[in-house]
Amino acid sequence: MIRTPICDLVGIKYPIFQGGMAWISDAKLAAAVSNGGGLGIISAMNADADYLRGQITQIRQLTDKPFGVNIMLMSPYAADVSQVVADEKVPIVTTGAGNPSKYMQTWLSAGIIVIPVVASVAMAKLVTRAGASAIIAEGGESGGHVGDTSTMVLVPQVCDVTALPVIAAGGIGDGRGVAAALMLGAAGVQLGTRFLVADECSVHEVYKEKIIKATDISTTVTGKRLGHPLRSLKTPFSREYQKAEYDSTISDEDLEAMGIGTVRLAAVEGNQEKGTFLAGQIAGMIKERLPAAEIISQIFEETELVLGQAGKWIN
Ligand code: TUI
Repeated sequence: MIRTPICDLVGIKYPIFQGGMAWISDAKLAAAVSNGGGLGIISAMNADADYLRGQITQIRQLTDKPFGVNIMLMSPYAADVSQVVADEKVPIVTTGAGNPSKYMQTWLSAGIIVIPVVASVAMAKLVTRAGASAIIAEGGESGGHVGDTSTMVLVPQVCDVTALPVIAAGGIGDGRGVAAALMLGAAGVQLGTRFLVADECSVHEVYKEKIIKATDISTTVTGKRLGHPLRSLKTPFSREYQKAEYDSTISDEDLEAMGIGTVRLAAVEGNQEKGTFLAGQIAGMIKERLPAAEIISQIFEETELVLGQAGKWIN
């Protein structure tokens, strides 16, 4: 049995979070993860307050276990959904793609456990001072909005500047990855890409197939020119977009317009021509489709096995 301070902090059996993935992490997937002993997280993505209220109502019908909501701070509705989580007394909030400071007091007053995602040591220090309860250190291997620093490099450096429990994210897909994260000083892990192929995940079938077929070199990063790099599967569209990024005759506005709506097109419609299939580098290792609860129990069985052998080179 693996128990860490994260299990006690959020009230879960296994120290594993399911990442808040835009257009993917809904109440159904999050409830399956929470019922499986991890922390399921609903993505508030770019949706409005009514959408999030509906999802919270739904997850409360599907599980009595703790769950979280991820707030994407770049969303035009970030302020609205920040109020919804406080009103609804959501037990755990994770944040991404920005600095959560201005919402911290509202959330802490509502008794919410706040766990920001950071991609740098500087942001880890800032959120520690601002009253976070734990920190998710997300390396550049992850899918979606990424920083430059890899998980291997980021996690120990974040652990060195905070006394809070650290959750490692990015590039983790099985028990070996969890064991490695724990050795870097993490008290838990967050996985996104692995849960994308969970049976309870409603993402389009084409998306799941693309993850299963992916190899170690199947992802790429677009959006650097506009300052919000995104990791996704290589597709004809990602190549076309990259070409446009290097084309100085195309304006930033046109480039921005090219990307709008493409994450939804991939997740909801499985559109291979125009969709952006956000995925982490670990996609290449994901070959099996299972219920979320089995993904979790299998991962921790393997983690125990690997950690049990951790002393094998010590003489
Ligand atoms: O947020 C994510 N992953 C995401 S968000 C997203 S939606 C999107 N759509 C189009 C363009 C951009 C995003 C898809 N995937 N992960 C958490 C994360 N947070 N990764 C990196 C960060 C981060 C970055 C900067 C956290 C804090 C931060 O602070 C910068 C500052 O100084 O404000």
